[in-house]
Amino acid sequence: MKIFYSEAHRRHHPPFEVFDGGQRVPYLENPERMDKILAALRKTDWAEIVEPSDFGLDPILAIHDQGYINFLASAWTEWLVTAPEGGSASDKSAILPATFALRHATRPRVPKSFLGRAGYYMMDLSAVIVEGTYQAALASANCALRAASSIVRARRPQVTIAHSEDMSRRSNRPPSAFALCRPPGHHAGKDYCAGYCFINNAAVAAHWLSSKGKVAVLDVDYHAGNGTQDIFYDRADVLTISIHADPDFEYPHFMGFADETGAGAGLGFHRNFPLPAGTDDATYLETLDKALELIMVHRPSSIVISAGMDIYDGDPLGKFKVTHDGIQEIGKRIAALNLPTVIVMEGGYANEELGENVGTLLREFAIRA
Ligand code: SP5
Ligand code: ZN
Repeated sequence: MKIFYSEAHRRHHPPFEVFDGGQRVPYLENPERMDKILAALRKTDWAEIVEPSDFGLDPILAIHDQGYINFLASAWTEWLVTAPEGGSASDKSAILPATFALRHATRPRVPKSFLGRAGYYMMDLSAVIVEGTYQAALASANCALRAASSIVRARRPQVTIAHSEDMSRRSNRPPSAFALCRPPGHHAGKDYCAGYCFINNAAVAAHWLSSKGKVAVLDVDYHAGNGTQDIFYDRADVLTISIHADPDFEYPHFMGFADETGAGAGLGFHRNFPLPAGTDDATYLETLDKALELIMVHRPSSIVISAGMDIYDGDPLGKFKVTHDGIQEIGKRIAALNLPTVIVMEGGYANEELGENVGTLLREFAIRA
């Protein structure tokens, strides 16, 4: 199975984030996450790690606002000349605004000043921008795009001589690929960054795939995929489904409720499955089955999985109790849809178990018959 991965993520390593209550903590979405995943994948006999090619800005601008992407591109140089000076609590090491956009401005407009635009385009204090963030986010999107193109391009293995039953069966499996994305993407909306996410990698891949046929995006990250919801909310050709912690108690707080089901032509083509804290394997899998049924009804040509491993019991941000076996079963059931699949890395912060969890999920696609 091809794993698309770029070392460029290392340029994105914010020194801290700010939790509720104003507490500065080490950035949980750290480069070590990739090292743990790579180490686990390199131990398998099926993972082939590949550097992505550059798809340029067009597939990104197809779903993100130009002004927002311009902001990401020039943020660091602008910050260096506008960052607040002095005081022990003030430093230039990371971009964080202290003022955020009003929901109902008298005359809504993009602010002129850099700090105004930062507050406008940033939703929270965990999408921290540093010098290399934009380059890392572009490389991350390229991983998703390359994975998407690989499942379309990939011809089923030509079996010239069917040596065995096993080989001919293998030739029928639909293609799948893993985009080992960092930074993650599913909280990034059309014109904002949020929750460690800057460019919505899964959405970029799903939109790219949507020119070839209907698509479904299934988000199994612990947090609601608000960015993906935002981007496809009025579209019927891309079904989006998110299973996550109830926003009544969990980040992102403002989206991900069960009664949000799409708008206009997209009405009925978004679904949220909010779940309580403490959700275990049984409850999770029961909900997953409902989501998979909706996907089958949609009859997509391909699916994109936003794979967050923060559903894992013991994740420092998550409050679910999904086990290693649960993750294996999630992989099995999604793979059983038998559809061309792009799996995109989202969250997951229990670094010591992260590699094994990702490997277990992917293995079901790598070995499917
Ligand atoms: C991609 C992804 O998983 N993003 C998640 C971003 C969550 N950021 C919100 C952090 C809220 C902090 N709550 C503190 C709980 C610590 N026990
Ligand atoms: Zn998450």
